[in-house]
Order: sequence, then C-alpha cells, then structure tokens
Amino acid sequence: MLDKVLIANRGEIALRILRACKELGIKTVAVHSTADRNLKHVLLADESICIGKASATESYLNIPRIIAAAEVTNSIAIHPGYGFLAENAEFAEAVEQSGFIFVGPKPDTINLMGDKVSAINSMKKAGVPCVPGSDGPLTDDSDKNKSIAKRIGYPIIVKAAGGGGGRGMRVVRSESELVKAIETTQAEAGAAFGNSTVYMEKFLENPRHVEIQVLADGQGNAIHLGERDCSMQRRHQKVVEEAPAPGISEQMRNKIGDRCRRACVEIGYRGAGTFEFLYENGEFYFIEMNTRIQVEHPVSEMITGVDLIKEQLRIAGGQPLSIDQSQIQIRGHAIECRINAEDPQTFIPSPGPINMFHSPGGLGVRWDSHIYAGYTVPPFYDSMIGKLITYGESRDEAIARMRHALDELVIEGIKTNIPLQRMIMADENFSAGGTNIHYLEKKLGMSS
Ligand code: MV4
Repeated sequence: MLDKVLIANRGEIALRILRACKELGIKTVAVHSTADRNLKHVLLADESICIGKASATESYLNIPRIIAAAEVTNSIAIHPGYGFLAENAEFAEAVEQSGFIFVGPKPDTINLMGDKVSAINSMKKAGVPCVPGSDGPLTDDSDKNKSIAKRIGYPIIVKAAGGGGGRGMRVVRSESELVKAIETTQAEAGAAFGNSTVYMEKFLENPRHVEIQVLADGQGNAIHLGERDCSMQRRHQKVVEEAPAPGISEQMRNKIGDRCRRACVEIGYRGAGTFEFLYENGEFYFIEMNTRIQVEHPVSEMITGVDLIKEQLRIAGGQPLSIDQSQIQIRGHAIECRINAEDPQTFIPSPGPINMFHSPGGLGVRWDSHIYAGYTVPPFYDSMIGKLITYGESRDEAIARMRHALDELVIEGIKTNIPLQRMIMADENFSAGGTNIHYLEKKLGMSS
C-alpha cells in the first residue's frame, strides 16, 4: 500500500480523499493556496504546505510547485481529485517523470480521451454504442461535409475534438447553415483549445445524461458499478444526480455496463473512470469518457457499497481489483444535491463567512463537505461547498429523506442554492423520474 499521498486539490474532494487515506493507514500531505490555510483537510492532514497565492494558476494549477511539495515531503503518490489538473496529461506525465505515482490512468489514456475524436474511435472499436456521426475529423471539403450531414440526417451537431463538457459545439438544422457553422466552430475551437479539429454527430433533441462508473486495475481486470442519471443540470453544471437511473432495467444496465467494462480491458484502462452517454428512446449513445473521479461518485458508492476513492488508492498502489463483477450488487437508490454558495435566483456566486452551520443527519443521510461554522468561503474557486446525499431502499424513500435533510441543513451568512434544491425535490416531474437535460432550464425559464 502507498505510504504517503499528496492531495493536489481543495474543498470537499480533498477532505474525501483524506478520509479514505486515513482509513487505509496512508499518511497525508495537503497542499493549499494562501486563501485556503483554514480548510478542514489542511487542518486534519499529517503535513501541509502552502504552494502559492490564491489564484488557482499560482497554486492548484502550478505543476512545478505541486511536484516540489511532493519532493520535500517524500510523498509516494499524488491524488488530483477532480477539476484543476485531474485530466491534464502533462501533469500526469510530470508526476511519473519525477518518480511519483499518479492516482489515475496513464498519460497516454488521458490524451486519448481528451481528444473526443480518438475517444469515440477507440470506443466504437471496442463495441461501445456511439452517436451516428462523421467517424473522424471533418476536412475542408464542403461538399463532402454536406454529404456526411445528409447521410446522418439533420439536425446535426458540430463539436470540437478538444472540447467537452459543453464547450465548443454548434447545432445545425439545415444544409444552408452547415459550412458557416463548421468554420465558426473551427475558429472558436482553435482559439479556445489550440486545436481546430471538429467532428459531426446526429443532434439528439431530448436526451437524458446517463453515465457508467467503471474501475479498472490496468492488469486486465475491470468492473462497472452501474449508472448515474445527471440530467438535472443548468448551463452544463450538474445540480442533482442519482443512481440508478430511473427506468433502466437490470438487463440494459448489464448490457451497457459490460460494453464499458470490456472497453476498459481493451484500452488498458487504469483507475476510476466514467463513460458518458446520451440516453434517448431506450438507446445509449457514448459521447465522452472522463478519466477522473467525479463529483457525483457518492451515489454510486451508496448503491454498491464500494468506496471508490479507496479503490483508486489500492489500484495506484499496484493491487489488483479486490472485487469482480459478480460481487457488485445494485441495491436501493441514492440522490445527490450539490450545495453551492450562490444566489438561488440569479446563480451569482456568494462567497463570504459562514456564521451559522448545522448539518443534517439520520439513517441514509450523508453530508460530504468541508464547511464549518466560522469558515469563510473564498471567492477564487468553484462555488460548490458541499454535497448532500441520501439513500433509501426505494427512490421515493431517498427523495423523502432528501426533502427532510434539506430542511435540516442550515447555512447562514452566505446565500446558497438550498431553496432551488427544495424546489426540485418538490417537483412532480422529478418525483416521477426520467426528466431530460433540458428540464431544469425550461422550468427555471417558466418561473422567472
Ligand atoms: C450532444 C447533445 C445532443 N446530441 N450531442 C453537452 C455537453 C457535452 N458533454 C455534450 N453535450 C451534448 N452533446 C449530441 N449528438 C446534447 C448535449 C447537451 C448536454 C449533454 C449532457 C448534459 C447536458 C447537456 C446540455 C446541453 C446539451
């Protein structure tokens, strides 16, 4: 097992990683910015080092500083969490070149999945169902592009190979808009990602966002841990996630999960990963793979009983997977509400001091957060300050527990989106299950 792990992140995920390390008897090193001296995990870590100013580019994104911190503390491995450097292949490479273990996949795998065209090609080859599309990058041959679009059938979507997560895409509804849309998307992609490569897919009008969690040891073993539904989102920011996804049968789960599991073996995947799909009319269409632990990982943990962060650390330590697919049983239902320091109406961030705090509790209630009374939410980073997760034997029980847990949760001094989450938990269409990716924005549009 790893002797000492440096946690290259902040906030709730840094605390989540620290807790997993403590359970495994691994020593911990916290690195933090000048704005984060009082973070809960910094106070709980065995060692802590300030790596720079508040701005993320000077601290959590500063590769040489993080490597230097690993060196002076004699750390064995670096866990990147999510965001920041988690999917930066150059960072993973620098970590390995400096003699440390990167808790995640190989740099080549991060690069493969970072380029959406190569990601789709490798998944298609491995038998994962993809969206009908251009099967590769578009060229400057407009006639050819028109014929590709005609074959796929309008509407189509032009996407940047270097994009992902909603950046660099354009919907095209007729041939007359096609050439200009491709040119504009290429120009934007070149400026934003330094890569003007674009590709084309059939545009799905009303899909759900359903993703499959996987774990692989890079030694030929891989498992899937079922799916999550992350359709409740606004401007590509997830708001509520749940597992399992409403309406997915065990047979469908096993079929798509097995495709993902086998794809992991085929590409030599190592670590935790997520296959993102659009789900429409009973079919799964792969769009992207995330090579990191995700914010919403707790809902998968709750329905499988697997500690995903501990598994990441065991895999990084060179151990083969401790569980095989037959040992994974999906039981009950879990929901996660992201709690953000923001105005519930305008969504404008609301940093500042928390002068009163009370956490919810009870059977089936989990609160993953670094906040405490007296903590000040800094203005420099993401506004998510906690995740409220409830578990129940049924979806209805998980929702009932979430409603009450949101009532119990008290955060005073700053604005939070708790009122928005209470509204969603009271929504009859959410209660029915299966709302699509456009549902929340439409609902918010109607109420304002
Ligand atoms: C799509 C799509 C419809 N059809 N691709 C947005 C984020 C990026 N990961 C992919 N995205 C989409 N790709 C095809 N072929 C609709 C979206 C999309 C979306 C996807 C998941 C979650 C929220 C979304 C919000 C708007 C658009």
